[in-house]
Parts: sequence; structure tokens; C-alpha cells
Amino acid sequence: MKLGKVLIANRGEIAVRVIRACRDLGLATVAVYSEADRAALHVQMADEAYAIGPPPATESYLAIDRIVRVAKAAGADAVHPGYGFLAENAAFAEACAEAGLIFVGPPPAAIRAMGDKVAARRLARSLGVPTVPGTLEPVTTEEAARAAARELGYPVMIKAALGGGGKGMRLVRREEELAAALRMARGEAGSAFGDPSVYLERALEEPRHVEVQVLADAHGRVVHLGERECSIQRRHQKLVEECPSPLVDPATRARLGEAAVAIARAAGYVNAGTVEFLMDATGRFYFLEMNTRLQVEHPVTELVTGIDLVAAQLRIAAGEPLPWRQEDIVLRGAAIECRINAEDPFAGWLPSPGTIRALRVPAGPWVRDDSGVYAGYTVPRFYDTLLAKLIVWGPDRTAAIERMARALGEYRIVGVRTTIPVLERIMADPDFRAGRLSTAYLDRLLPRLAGAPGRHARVAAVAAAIAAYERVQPPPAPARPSPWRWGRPPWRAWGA
Ligand code: MV4
Repeated sequence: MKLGKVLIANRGEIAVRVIRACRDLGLATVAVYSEADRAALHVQMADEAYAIGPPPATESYLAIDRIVRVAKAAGADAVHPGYGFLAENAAFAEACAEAGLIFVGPPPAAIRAMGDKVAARRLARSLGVPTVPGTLEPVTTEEAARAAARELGYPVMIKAALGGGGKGMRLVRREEELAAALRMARGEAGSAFGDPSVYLERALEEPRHVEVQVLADAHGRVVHLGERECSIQRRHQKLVEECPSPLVDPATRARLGEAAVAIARAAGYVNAGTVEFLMDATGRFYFLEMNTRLQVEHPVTELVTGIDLVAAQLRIAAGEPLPWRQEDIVLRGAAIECRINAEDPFAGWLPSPGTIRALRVPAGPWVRDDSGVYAGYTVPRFYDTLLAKLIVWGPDRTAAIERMARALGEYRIVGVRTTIPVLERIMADPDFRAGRLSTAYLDRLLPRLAGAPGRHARVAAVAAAIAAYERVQPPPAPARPSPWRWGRPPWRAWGA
């Protein structure tokens, strides 16, 4: 291994994940942290840690010059960006290279090429990869948008040319809505990405989101690691991801994989990347965009392929050749990830920062908890709300779902509200179990969720009263085991 010391330009669970991979490979680690993250887990786990600025990310985790300066001063020879923050910032990758640091990610040119979604669509088309029907150039005027939308047929999507992940996206059902939507989309794109350019696509009805993991080394070898199903999203935030997709057959997987590899190759891609597709109800797929980073949901691919993606990223960055040919990549069983966010799904999904007073983390066979928190830790309000990811593996999808339900049932987080109740509800849902997934899935499920927490609060109050009483007056030992101790704990029940 050519690398010796790696700076992790991130925080939370992904910083911890990268530190673990570094330690597995014998690499020293350098953490950076904002003033809000002095007590964060990644700071405690790294070999060294340096403060880089005040809590707002623009002054800390997004401050390219400060991070590069710390990396040099600490004697790091590489920088891992994690996801989010600077992970898809070509200027950061360039600043690392100029400072003599290895950026553990793709070449800046590949980041730029894929950051332009219109250019990426043209590239896919030139390779014969299906794209959603749409414009091959940005549209600026109302007249051009009207003409394009008429040709494509309504409904259409207006998307930011430099967007992605649904930011700056507008669905337009009728021509009357087009002009206003175009103005809004251009305004949003301008303020979010510094470029108001937008393009049009025909909108697919209730599509599914399927993405293919690729690995490319610096010697021209590119392999894919199968697909992930990511259709369970709320406002473009994924809640549940799985590998493989229950709706992709081996022949489609091979075609998806070949398309993803062709795009990565043509973009001169190196390192780990993800090629996103939309799939319609008939199983046809369309290239959407390429994410030039490690993704939050990478662990499901790891559990099904047996490949440590972060270790692979570090080896690729060190110049090592990939040790696998495509036929060496075998998918085994099924994996599911649930994102555990400090949000209150019963109060409009409001962020729920605060101190974690008690924490019990699930474990056991084939259960993995990728977490950035600990008991006593205070979740700051400055960053995204992801606390941990719970990932399980099973020999098949049903077994993985059962195991996830079991593991979620073990999770206890006291002090902050979390998304766990919704995740439990999804695991119990017949539609989810049958693989009836689309982007509309949560819209159907969530309305049925209302009302439950009030009942929980009353159950909790009764339990607390009994516990307080029993501390003063310990109950006699029962003659036989109490039936209340068996089966599913009643506070986990849903409905009336
Ligand atoms: C679409 C679409 C329908 N038609 N494009 C959302 C995330 C971004 N990467 C692309 N997205 C979509 N693009 C066309 N032409 C519907 C979505 C979409 C979506 C896609 C995957 C998963 C969840 C979604 C939720 C809303 C919209």
C-alpha cells in the first residue's frame, strides 16, 4: 500500500466508516472537525484530529483551503471526501492534487463531466444507453420550453443542468403551468448551483430508482457490482435501500451493468461511482445521472458482493489494479439498509437534535450498524440528521426483511426522535414485502401512519408509573413466567 496517512474531510457515520477501512489497511487517520463537533465520534476514533472552523459547513467542512492546509500540516498523503460536502467538488479534487495530496475519488475532469447532467445525457446517448426522452441542450426561453414540451408530450420534468438528486426539479402537467415552473426552476438552479440552466425530460409516471455501483482502476479496468433499489424516498431523501433490486432479473442486471460500465469508461472514470437509472413499470431502464462519489447506501452492495468499497477506493487511489474481472463479482443473498435519522416523522419530519440519553444498538448475526453517535452524544443542529445506518444481510430478501424487523425492534434511542417507527412500519408492509415499490410508495404509506404516537405516550406514562411504584415496592417473584414478557412488546404494536 502506497498510502500512509489519510485525512477524512467529513463527519458523522461516513467519517467513522472511512477511519475503519483505513485502520483495516494499516493507514493512519486524520479527522477534521467544526466547533460543533469537538466531541464527535469521528474525532475520538481518528489517530489525530484538528479543528477547522465554526459550526456552519461553509466555514468548516466546505472550506477547501483550511482542509488542504491541515492535510499538509499533518503529513497526510491522501484525502477521502466521504459523501456530501466536498465529495463532488472538482475544485477540491484539483486543490488536493496541486498540494501534492491524493484525492480518494475520481479525476476532476470526470467530476465536471458528470456534474453537467445535459452533457452526461448526451454521452449516454452516444453510447447507445437509453435516456429519458428530453432535450439535449439547456432551454432558456419560454418559447423553446413550450416547443420542447409539446414534442415530448406532457407531463414533463424541468431539471437543473447542474442539479441532481432532485434539487431544482419541477413536474409540469399542463402547458399553462410551464412558464411559471420554468421561472421557478431557473431561479432555484441559479441560487443552488450558480447556473440557471435547465433542461426538459418527459416525466415517467411512478418510476423506480435503480442505481449501479461501479469500480474503475487507474489501469483501465472497470467492473460493476450489481444494482441497488432506492425507490423508498421522501423528498429525495432515501429511507430504505436494498441490494439486489427485487425487480431486476439477471438479464436486465447484465444490461444495466454493461450500460453503467460503458458510461464510466467513456467518462474516463476512476474510483467508486454510481450510475443512476429510472425504471418504468415495464422494466425498461433509462440513464439519469452518474454520482461521482461513494454513496450513503454503499454497505448493501458490500454485504452482497463481499467487497469493501472504501478499501477498494483507497487501493485504487494508491494506484493498485482491481483484482477482479466482471465474472469474479458474484451477488449472494440480499441486503437492506435503513437510515436512522434524528427526525420526528410524527411532527412533520422536523429535525430532532439533542442529547442521546440512552442507546441500545442491535447486533447479532449479519447485522451491521454504521453509526456516528454514542450514548451521551449531543446531535448538533448544523448538519444533516443521519445518525446511523442499520444494514442486514439474509440468504434471500424475505429473510433480510425479517432480520431487519428484528434488528429495528432491538434499537433504543432515548433523547432524540428518530425515523425508526416508520422503518418498522415499512418492514411490516405487505406492499414492501411483495416488492411493490415505486417513487409513490411512501405517499401511499405515510398517511396511514398518523395518530400512533399519542397512544405510545400514554403507554409510556403508564409504564413509567408502574416502574416508579415498583422501585418503592418491588413486586413478588411470579409463580410462573408472566405472559406479558413473551412475544412482540406491546409498545411496538401499530394501529388501534
Ligand atoms: C424523474 C422522474 C420522472 N420522470 N425524471 C428524482 C431524483 C432525481 N435524481 C430524479 N428524480 C426523478 N426524475 C423523469 N423524467 C421522477 C423522479 C423522482 C424520483 C425518482 C426516483 C426516486 C424517487 C423519486 C421521487 C420523486 C421524483
